Amino acid sequence: MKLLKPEQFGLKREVEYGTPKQNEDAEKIVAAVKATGDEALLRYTEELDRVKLTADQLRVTEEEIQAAYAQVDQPFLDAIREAAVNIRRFHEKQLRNSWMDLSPDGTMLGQIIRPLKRVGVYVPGGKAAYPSSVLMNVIPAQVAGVPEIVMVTPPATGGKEGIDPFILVAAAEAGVKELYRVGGAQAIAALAYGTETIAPVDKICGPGNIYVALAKRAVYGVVDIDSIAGPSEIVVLADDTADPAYIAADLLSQAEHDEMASAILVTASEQLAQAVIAEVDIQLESLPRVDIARASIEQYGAVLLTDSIEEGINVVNQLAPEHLEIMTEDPMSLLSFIENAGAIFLGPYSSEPVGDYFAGPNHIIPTNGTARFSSPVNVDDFIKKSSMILYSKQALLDHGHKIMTLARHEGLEGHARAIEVRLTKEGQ
Ligand code: HSO
Ligand code: ZN
Repeated sequence: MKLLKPEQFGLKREVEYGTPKQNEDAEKIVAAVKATGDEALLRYTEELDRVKLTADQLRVTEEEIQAAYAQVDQPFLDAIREAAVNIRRFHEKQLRNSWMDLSPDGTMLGQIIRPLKRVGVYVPGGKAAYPSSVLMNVIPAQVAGVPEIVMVTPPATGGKEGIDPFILVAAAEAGVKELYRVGGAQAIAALAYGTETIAPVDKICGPGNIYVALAKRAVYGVVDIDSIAGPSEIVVLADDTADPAYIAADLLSQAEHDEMASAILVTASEQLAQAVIAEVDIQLESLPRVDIARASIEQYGAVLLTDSIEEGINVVNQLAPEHLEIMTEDPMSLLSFIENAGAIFLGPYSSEPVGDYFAGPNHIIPTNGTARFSSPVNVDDFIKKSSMILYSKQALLDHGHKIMTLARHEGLEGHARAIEVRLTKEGQ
């Protein structure tokens, strides 16, 4: 791990937008599914996932879900159930109410909150197939009141046996009732445009490979999509009261996600910096995912040595990390100075995996500096607002001429007359 002054450090990670060929392929698949529905969906599933299905095999059956329960162990089931309770409770705090204001002149103005009707959650196969992420996508949608939540996942994530049973159980525990064994760009197209078997949705969320990301981008506008999450990030801000073994372990917990994950310590203590660098080396060796974690630490890991804790806070705000841990003597006292961070973990016992799995806040959090302007996945991502306007006769008589002035200024006589016809009728 490199020891640097903050000014020597520039975190640059290429955001992947796909090659022109990948874009072309994703668009071709999307267009085919849009044009021929199930036919193209099944054809690409056979061609790309090497699984031959008929349309009536697309939907995961109740029996399969029951069979999945028989394959997962009780400690997993207990833990995921308790995590789901915590996640639900946290997100329920985010619910907002519709409101309506009544003025003395009889005008009523308001905002009506409604859930989206139908949401599709993509669950990838491969190294990022996390049951915990199923909960983090589905539960906020449910809390928002989305009545139809549908999940899609590639047909053979669990090998020849089909879908990973832990993913199926997580989906069932979160309350998903409609699941399909389709993945890739073809699954995104099916969710966006609908097929004979899969009804179209209003929003698609969940991570996926580059083709999934490109397909989501291609269907954006037809449906809403979530933002595209980049590799995991952790920044630890610490002073010499912190335990180097804890810091090293937490840095590695995110480094093991991805070769492009970034794990950074910011400290004004050179002694702590050296101790953490040594600890990372020791702990790295025995980590099963040592290759991924080492690549991440070597390329994107760093210890940034600042002159003061104030400078450290500045650096943190510039990095705008996905996850920030504060391990200082009095972490609470620093909280109000943190302007940009997706999730803030305070003190020695709030290790990042506490948030990844269990505490309740969402683990889908803005990356790559986007915490400057965006937020973790939350209930608002699954609602929409309608404005409500009820003008009384008195209000229109009082203010109609101002509306006509603005309309005529914009050269929109038709707008002015829509008001005028009413004022004239009322003798004005
Ligand atoms: N830390 C990841 C989420 C996750 N961790 C899922 C474990 N499983 C988000 O950056
Ligand atoms: Zn994680």
